[in-house]
Amino acid sequence: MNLAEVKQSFYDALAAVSTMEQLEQVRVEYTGKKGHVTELLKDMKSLSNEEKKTFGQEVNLLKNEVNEKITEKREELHRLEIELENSRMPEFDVSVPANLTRGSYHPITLVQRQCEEIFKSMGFTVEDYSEIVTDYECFESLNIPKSHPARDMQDTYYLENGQLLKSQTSAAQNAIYKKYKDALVNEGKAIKAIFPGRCFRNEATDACHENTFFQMEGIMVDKNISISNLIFFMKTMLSEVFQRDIKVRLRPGFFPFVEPGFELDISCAICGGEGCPSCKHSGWLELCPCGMIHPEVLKAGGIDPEEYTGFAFGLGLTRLVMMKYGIKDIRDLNSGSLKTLSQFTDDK
Ligand code: FA5
Repeated sequence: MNLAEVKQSFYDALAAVSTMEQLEQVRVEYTGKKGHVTELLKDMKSLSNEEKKTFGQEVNLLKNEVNEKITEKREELHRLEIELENSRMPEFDVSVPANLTRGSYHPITLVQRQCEEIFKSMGFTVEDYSEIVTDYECFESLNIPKSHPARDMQDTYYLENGQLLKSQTSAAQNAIYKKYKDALVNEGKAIKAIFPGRCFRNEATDACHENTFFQMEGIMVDKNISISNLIFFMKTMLSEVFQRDIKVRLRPGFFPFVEPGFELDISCAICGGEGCPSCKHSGWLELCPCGMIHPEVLKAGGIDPEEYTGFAFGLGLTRLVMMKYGIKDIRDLNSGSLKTLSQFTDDK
């Protein structure tokens, strides 16, 4: 085949491609070591030096064009695969007429209650805590003094009296330690508590960030508590909530109130890990930072860190709800739209 024929036959072959495997075959057939484009260079032997130069440039241009078209096709096939995957997700339909004959629980309430039942069955108490807290509760007792840069990540809304809307459920930790420390020391009762609650942050909203969202904090303090205990409780909770094995990854994370600290991510259930706006195109969603409670935090709660250790986690409850129900945009959950929210009634 001459250059024009190779080009034409490449475009014909590309048009017939509908899978990644076929695309790979076409790539090898044209740009592989013995591919048609590469073979063209072998015809150069009989040409003059001047002709070789021009022909070589033409072959190179064709090679670039072929590579470019193959990349474009690969991206197109990838997009189609994701669309197909998304079409298999259990969709909720925003146009379904609202069932106004009865009220329904908000999906966050449903999942919060489910988590509460799971942890209660493992011996945890469920604590309630205020939404307005002091700077000491939200930051200082958590080893975040006034000048600490970690505060930048959690700007929130301040009241004129210096109190603030809590930016994290961790704000309740200090009070819970103080509430149960005597039973821990005198009766040997481990502190096992969860405290779900609304959190507030002064930040721009997008598909996975709201200025008002829910977290669920969990702590366990006793003698000889280790990271294995933490991982066990996290895995049990996630497999109960999703009713199937869920892909998770643990990576180092920094929070001044834990040491060591981790980020526990789950594979995005919206795109199946391919990347989408809900997971900022990473395929993973930060769901549950956690770690071993920092000695200074235990001390602030009146617990001797030489004798006791513990773990803490801060589950992103709103994000868990998104993953469980395949809700692509976190803002739908605060929309107050009965059409959207009443579709979860049957899960009550
Ligand atoms: C914290 O808030 C820590 N208090 C968590 C923690 C507790 C760490 C105990 C260690 C020990 P972070 O800022 O990453 O960490 O938030 C925790 C989770 O809340 C996130 O993984 C995410 O799921 C959720 N989250 C955070 N910001 C938002 C937001 N703006 N909108 C929705 N969910 C959010």
